[in-house]
Amino acid sequence: MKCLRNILIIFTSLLVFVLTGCANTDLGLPENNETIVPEFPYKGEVYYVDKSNPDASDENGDGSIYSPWKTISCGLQNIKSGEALIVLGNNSRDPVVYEERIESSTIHPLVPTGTQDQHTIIRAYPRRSVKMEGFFIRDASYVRIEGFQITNDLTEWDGCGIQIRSQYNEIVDNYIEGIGGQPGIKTYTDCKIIDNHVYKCQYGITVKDNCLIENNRLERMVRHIDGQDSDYIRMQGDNVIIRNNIAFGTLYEETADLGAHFDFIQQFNYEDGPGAPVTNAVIENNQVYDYFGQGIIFNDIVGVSDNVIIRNNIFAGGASTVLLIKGVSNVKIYNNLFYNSNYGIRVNNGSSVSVANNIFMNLLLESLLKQDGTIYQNEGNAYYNCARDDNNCDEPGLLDPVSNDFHLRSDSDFIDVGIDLPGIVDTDIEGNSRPVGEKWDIGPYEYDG
Ligand SMILES: [Ca+2]
Ligand SMILES: [Ca+2]
Repeated sequence: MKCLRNILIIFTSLLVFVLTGCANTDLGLPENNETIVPEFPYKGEVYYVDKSNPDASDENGDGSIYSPWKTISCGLQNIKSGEALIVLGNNSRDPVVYEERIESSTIHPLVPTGTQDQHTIIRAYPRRSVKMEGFFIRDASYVRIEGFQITNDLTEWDGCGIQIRSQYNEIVDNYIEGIGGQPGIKTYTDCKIIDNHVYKCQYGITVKDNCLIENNRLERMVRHIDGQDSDYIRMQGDNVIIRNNIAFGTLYEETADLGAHFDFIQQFNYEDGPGAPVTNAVIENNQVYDYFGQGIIFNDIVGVSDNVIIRNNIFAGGASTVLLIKGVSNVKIYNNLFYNSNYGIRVNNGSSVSVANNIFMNLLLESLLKQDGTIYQNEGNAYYNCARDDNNCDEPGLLDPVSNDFHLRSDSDFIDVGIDLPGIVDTDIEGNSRPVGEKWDIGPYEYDG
């Protein structure tokens, strides 16, 4: 549906106001209107799209909650920088379906750039009650996309759930399902990707420099397209933070068995550029299950990476090497759990690593394998591998590892036996302060009684 130009909207809105004003009240409200206007904490104006409202109209609406637009694209065409467009769903179990995919670029601008002071906001309300076909936004920065359900059956390079090729954008609290061949969420630089749930997509989240990936739920990735890979997260560049995410539920027969090298995080080369090393990355407090390739795989194809911190993560249920470090200098690997895999850490291609306070448990092959590189610190680690490492099979005091509960019991061997890591590991996977008691515990959890 084609939306009319602003000037025509203004003209017709005035006409509607006059007509409804005559028919109803001084406010121009429909009779028996029970709509309650939600309050949003935005500085800019707030406008509405509500296709369920029988009075909604792209031709005659003014974007108020009483006279909303009918389509998201019309709403976007009418809002200005730093304003908010609320797309209304409902309170029922089934979302309201908007058969729209939003594409915006310099040639066909639809989404206005926000400002450092106030993002342009595109928000589904109530959260996840609006289902649509996704966003592909170029040349619009300071945009926040929040609360949508997204699915589509596109498989081409531009077919992500949400793709933003510009800066300072926020992707928050969206549910994205069934994206084939592409990530659920893909951004370039300077982004925040928080509280999203990505389900049954070929890739979860892909980012470049200065991005934060926090508190997302990456569930059951699926390799939809023949001959391609599949991963939870792909990253490269400088200053990427990946924290507090949970990745789980992926099935061997839906990924690795189909030829995907399925990893939690893969460093990669962006498809439209030469790629870049990873520098100044922090990967912390993640729970990673059900991967069949690497937990994290770095390579030096694009140059030597540097300064990576990997701390307080749970890597459980892999089938290869948990950390494959190739061509990365100064990697700090502290207080992680490596559980049920083949290798723990492999140090390769001139890498240098510091390894402390980690638990290596139930690994079939070496826990810490130096091939071509330097291990400049190796302290406070514990090895419980029946197949190797002196056949240490004693039960070390995890709460219920078979059910993936890796909290420490009060009698755990891991309490107060770590080395001191002030300023580098000051909290545990749940954000609790370290140390509790005399010393740092080892593994991702600090026992607090
Ligand atoms: Ca992969
Ligand atoms: Ca302690």
